Amino acid sequence: MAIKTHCGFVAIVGRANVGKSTLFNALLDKQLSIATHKPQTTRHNIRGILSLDACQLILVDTPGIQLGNKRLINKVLISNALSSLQEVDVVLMVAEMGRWSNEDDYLLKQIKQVNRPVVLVINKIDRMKDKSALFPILEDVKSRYEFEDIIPISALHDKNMNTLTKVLCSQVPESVFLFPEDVTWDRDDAFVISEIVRGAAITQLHKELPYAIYTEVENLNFEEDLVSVGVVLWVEKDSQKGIVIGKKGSKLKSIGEQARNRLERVFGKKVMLKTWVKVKQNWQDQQDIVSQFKE
Ligand SMILES: Nc1nc2c(ncn2[C@@H]2O[C@H](COP(=O)(O)OP(=O)(O)OP(=O)(O)O)[C@@H](O)[C@H]2O)c(=O)[nH]1
Ligand SMILES: [Mg+2]
Repeated sequence: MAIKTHCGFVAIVGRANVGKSTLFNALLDKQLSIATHKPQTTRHNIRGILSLDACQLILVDTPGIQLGNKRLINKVLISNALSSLQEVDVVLMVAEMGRWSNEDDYLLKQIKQVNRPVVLVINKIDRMKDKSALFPILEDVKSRYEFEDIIPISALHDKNMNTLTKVLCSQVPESVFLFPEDVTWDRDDAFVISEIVRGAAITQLHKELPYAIYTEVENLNFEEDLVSVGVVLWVEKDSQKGIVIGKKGSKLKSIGEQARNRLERVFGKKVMLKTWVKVKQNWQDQQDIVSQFKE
């Protein structure tokens, strides 16, 4: 008798900074989606494919829900995250240990409307010193919705990943695999490069500046053992341009170095990376630009 296989789409949703991208990467065992300590790092819905013996999960990492930000880009990010709910078989809601907020309430209200099985994970349990503190937290979240399952995890420390994978596989429908087993994600190289450079900029810049940046790849060229590529870091104001470049170009240089190291690991080749900083006034409110983030 043939083995029954399961396959389906799982949206990873949650408020900003709860650890969705870290979880996505941990489940896939790869650093595909940039994860940083700043909220609203993720802008696109990013799909990664996890193929196991009898189960294939197509995981969708989504932008974090953040309320109270009136800029157009924030509307697009929220709409990206919520639209993913309509397109998946299972919703994986990520909450943070001991910190349920009105943004979690808002998201749960949206999730309730789509009528899909919902698995809840409580992330960052490594921060908990006293394990008994978990019980009241579990009781509290249990009363909020009939989740299919509630699993405490630490995405950063790979805790309970196998349990979570098993639960997700039990929730997706019986189906043949939708992707070849050797495919891990559906983005092209230019996207990977632009995200790695943006990730390096976010980690090296302070305050609000990371949100003012988007990256664009120019002249990507693959040779036998060399990748050469140019990346423009767009900012909103001249003053921001100076900060990103830094004293005598020092900041841009260290952003470039961090990104190049990561790119060389990803591609397994030498990388020649050129970077520029340019200004596009108020791009976060410009329809033609932020609509690029709609996948
Ligand atoms: N202590 C601890 N920190 C974690 C854990 N998971 C994620 N983090 C940290 O939380 C921060 C946010 O992680 P991300 O994965 O970027 O969060 P996100 O939900 O994707 O954020 P947005 O894309 O901005 O919505 C990073 O500094 C992570 O290292 C965890 O299990 N434990
Ligand atoms: Mg993210």
